[in-house]
Amino acid sequence: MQFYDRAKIIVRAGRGGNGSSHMRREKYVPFGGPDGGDGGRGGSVYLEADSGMNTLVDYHYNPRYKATSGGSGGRQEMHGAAGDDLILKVPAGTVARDAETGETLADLTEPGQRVMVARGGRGGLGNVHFATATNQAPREAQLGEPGEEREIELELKLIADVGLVGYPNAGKSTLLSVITAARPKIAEYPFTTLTPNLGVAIIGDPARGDDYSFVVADIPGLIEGAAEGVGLGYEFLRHVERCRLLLHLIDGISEKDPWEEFEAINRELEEYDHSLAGRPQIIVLTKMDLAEARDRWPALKRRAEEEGYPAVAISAATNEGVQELLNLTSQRLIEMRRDEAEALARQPMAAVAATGPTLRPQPEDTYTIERMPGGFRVRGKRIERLVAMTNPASVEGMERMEAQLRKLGVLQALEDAGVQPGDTVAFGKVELLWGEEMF
Ligand SMILES: Nc1nc2c(ncn2[C@@H]2O[C@H](COP(=O)(O)OP(=O)(O)OP(=O)(O)O)[C@@H](O)[C@H]2O)c(=O)[nH]1
Ligand SMILES: [Mg+2]
Repeated sequence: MQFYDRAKIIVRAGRGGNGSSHMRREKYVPFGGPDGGDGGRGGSVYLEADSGMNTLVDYHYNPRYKATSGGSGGRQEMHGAAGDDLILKVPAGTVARDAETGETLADLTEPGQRVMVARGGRGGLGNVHFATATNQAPREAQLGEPGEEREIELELKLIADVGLVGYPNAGKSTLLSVITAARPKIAEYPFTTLTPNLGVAIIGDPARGDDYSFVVADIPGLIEGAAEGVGLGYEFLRHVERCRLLLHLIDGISEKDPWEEFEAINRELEEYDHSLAGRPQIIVLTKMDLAEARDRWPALKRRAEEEGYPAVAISAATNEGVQELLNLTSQRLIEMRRDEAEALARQPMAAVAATGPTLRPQPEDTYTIERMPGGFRVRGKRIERLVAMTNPASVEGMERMEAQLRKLGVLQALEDAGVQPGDTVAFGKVELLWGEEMF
């Protein structure tokens, strides 16, 4: 079975154009000053949620994407052209993570939402910027900054307010077909549903304007061991992560103890993702048109009340309890939305109070130094950028870089860490040799 709801891609932003090192030449001006312009910035790569897409299948087959580089600067202070941005369309509900660090880069829930995932390199400065009182004819120009490159894991999650979970045959697909226009396959054998089905439940009357709707996901049946891949495995369990409220269906006519079934499924959810254990749930006993179900209901209802879960008994065949379930579900959703909105409204105030007015260093400025075979590695966004943009063939450029590294405390920190002449010091992809002449 193949789900096209995951893909791994490599994106590369465009390199910034090099700055120009050009000297003005005019007929009657004996000493032309520098007039080399700046390089253009490289194109960035964005992800954009698009309502017309529903799978990641295209990315499965084409995993590499690259934005164009910026143009070089020219004479007479001409700027290089900016590289074109690259916009990759993905379905709404796509989450993008950095494959190396696992950091979430984008969580695109609404169509039109756009997030940058690889920043284009800055253009290098032309030599026109480097003239000083003592050096009127600098040859130094910066190189363009390399564009960011990343490996990205894309994952498409269904976005549903309500998830139907439970053992195979509990009646999940049947309930979906009764409360929404969806027509999923229904059968008397387990594992009928192989991929999640979605439907929209509407209660009230749109004509009167008192309607309320929510999206329901019918999830394939779960069994013990699902979190480790037993049964249909856990491929679709991640769809449950997005559901704000779970309707936990318990088969009215199964031979097992209903409460044990309920707890077994909850253990699988918790094992898969700890936060799922606390997801609000409504217990739903199904098939109340049958005598076995009716016999089991009083004990289950009592137990649910003791444990603090709302519980409803339904029959999809006679519609008994279905309206009650829909009312309870929409009520809970409305309460949850209100609680979330209130929590959100409180947040910024609390954050201001906690951080106070103190200025903190920009995270870009921070760096770390670690030992590696043959020398040291310095990691830090701004510092790596500074080094990448310095042309190692330019003495002036290297001096400027050195001065900035000294100002940022990096040279001292390297010395404190025990750097010796002849050691390699790596900054991103650039490796420099630590020597008397250089630093
Ligand atoms: N009598 C009766 N039978 C029902 C009711 N709801 C579901 N069923 C039957 O129970 C069986 C399983 O129903 P499904 O809706 O396919 O169950 P499911 O939970 O989606 O099962 P999986 O997709 O395998 O996980 C089918 O034969 C349904 O007709 C009900 O309210 N009353
Ligand atoms: Mg089903």
